[in-house]
Amino acid sequence: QEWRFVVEETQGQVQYVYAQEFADLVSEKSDGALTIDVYEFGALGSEVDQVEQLTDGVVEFAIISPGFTGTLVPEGNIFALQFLFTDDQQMNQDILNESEAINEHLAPLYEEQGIMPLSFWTEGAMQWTGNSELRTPDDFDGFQMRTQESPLILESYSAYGANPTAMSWGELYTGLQQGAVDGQENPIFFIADANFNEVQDHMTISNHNMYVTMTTANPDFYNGLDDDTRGIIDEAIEEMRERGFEIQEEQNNDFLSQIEDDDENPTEIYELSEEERDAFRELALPVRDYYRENGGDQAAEILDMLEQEIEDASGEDIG
Ligand code: 6CS
Repeated sequence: QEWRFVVEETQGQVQYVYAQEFADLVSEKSDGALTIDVYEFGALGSEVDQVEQLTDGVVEFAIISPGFTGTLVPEGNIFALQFLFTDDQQMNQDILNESEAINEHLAPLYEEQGIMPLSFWTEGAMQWTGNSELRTPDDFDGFQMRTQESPLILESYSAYGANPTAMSWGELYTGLQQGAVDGQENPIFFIADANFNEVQDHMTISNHNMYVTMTTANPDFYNGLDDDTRGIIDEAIEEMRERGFEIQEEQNNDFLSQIEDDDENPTEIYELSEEERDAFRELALPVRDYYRENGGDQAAEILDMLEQEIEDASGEDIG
């Protein structure tokens, strides 16, 4: 058997390393009978093209970020809500692993659209970069913010007064360089590895949200597998939960110094205080109501349930 696995990142980046290790595990467990070829970002098109390749069965596996499926599965916009999850990434990953809201209620909505989530996982906390300082909501006034496709990500930045524009990350370096957009959000490893710091003067440690992605399979393919083969896939997915967390944690830790030490392209790094984060949190809260109303039939129920799960896990009132 030879299957295809497409990811949204390039060689060496978190999703690619994850997919390669997943492929190795599946090969080992099947004594070499099952082979998975990993396709890096750009090999088969844009992130949105890749969603279609999975639903069409052109590829068997894909890593798909909910940020690119917001119109297909409106309830999946939930991950665009800023300041919803905790600041503890390990706790967030545990919530993703165990959440009934996500795994029992949201996942089937993806499956109906031809995307079968096998696991939801974090690629780390996201930070802002800009060609100007981003410390208060006023700094976002009229700011041209690049985002992924999902309507709620755009809505979240509109709430800060920004002018968000959706764009593939394949065009983002040039977009920042030529001033088509002023800034963007991503985990530190990605900012550094995609060299966005070369074309940005400021980075704000905002931890305003975590980057969530999904390991997915084409449902017809997955459901058509015999029990033994499906068992191998499921085992490999389970083993990759912890590994995926380690891969992103390591890269996010290691790459900060690459940005700090790049003397040719200096970046001013500023960490928001809790008070400064509160000013954004306050503007982000009403976006949850927007999600409840516009995030599809099950949005309100899924968000209520997830909020409760986050409060139970963290022991904190999250609004
Ligand atoms: O900003 C983006 O669109 C990209 N960021 C990450 C961390 N992974 C892939 C995604 O397309």
